[in-house]
Amino acid sequence: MNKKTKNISKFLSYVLRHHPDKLGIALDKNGWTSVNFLLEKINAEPYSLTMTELEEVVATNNKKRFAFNEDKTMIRANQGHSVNIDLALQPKQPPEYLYHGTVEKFVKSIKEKGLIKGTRQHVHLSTDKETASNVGSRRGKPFILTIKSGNMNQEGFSFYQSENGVWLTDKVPATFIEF
Ligand code: HQG
Repeated sequence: MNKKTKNISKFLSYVLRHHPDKLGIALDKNGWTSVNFLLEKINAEPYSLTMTELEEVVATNNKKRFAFNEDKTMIRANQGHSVNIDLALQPKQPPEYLYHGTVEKFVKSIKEKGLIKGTRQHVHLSTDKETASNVGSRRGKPFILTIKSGNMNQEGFSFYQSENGVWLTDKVPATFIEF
């Protein structure tokens, strides 16, 4: 991603996950919004964005954060929402272990409360330690937790996988976490 596409990605994450109202757009119940209307609204701001640039952002985004519908009339964020939408994902059997990257200062509280989703709609988990490490390093020195997702699933906890491969669940009780 070059600097402009990175900035666009950050802005789109902000409006499509957290604050559609700030741009004056609305998300439908599954998180989709009209591409034409989105472009119109962005271009009414002191920004410019063409359909070609938007297509480039969606295609080249390093974490595939956004998806178009089939005819590219609608767009949504694949995960990470704090607004109340339903991604309409089917529960899926997770691998035996998943990983969560956090930082040391949260560990005491996670030992007490487990992983909680906070303002987002799900707890986000990664399939590999490297990705989890990148997630944790957004906040400082990464601390990687191993999640016994297979056991959790057997005990009735549902897991979902977003279109960009991130595993989502409602919460992770501390008993299923290896510190
Ligand atoms: C922590 C990014 C104290 C949790 C990433 C995390 C991800 C607790 C923070 C996606 C806690 C929440 C989500 C507890 C959890 N006590 N702290 N009981 N339970 N926490 O940003 O997973 O790049 O909402 O460890 O790559 O960091 O934006 O979640 O540190 O996929 O596409 O509370 O966002 O994706 O932080 O990140 P977040 P996250 P993008």
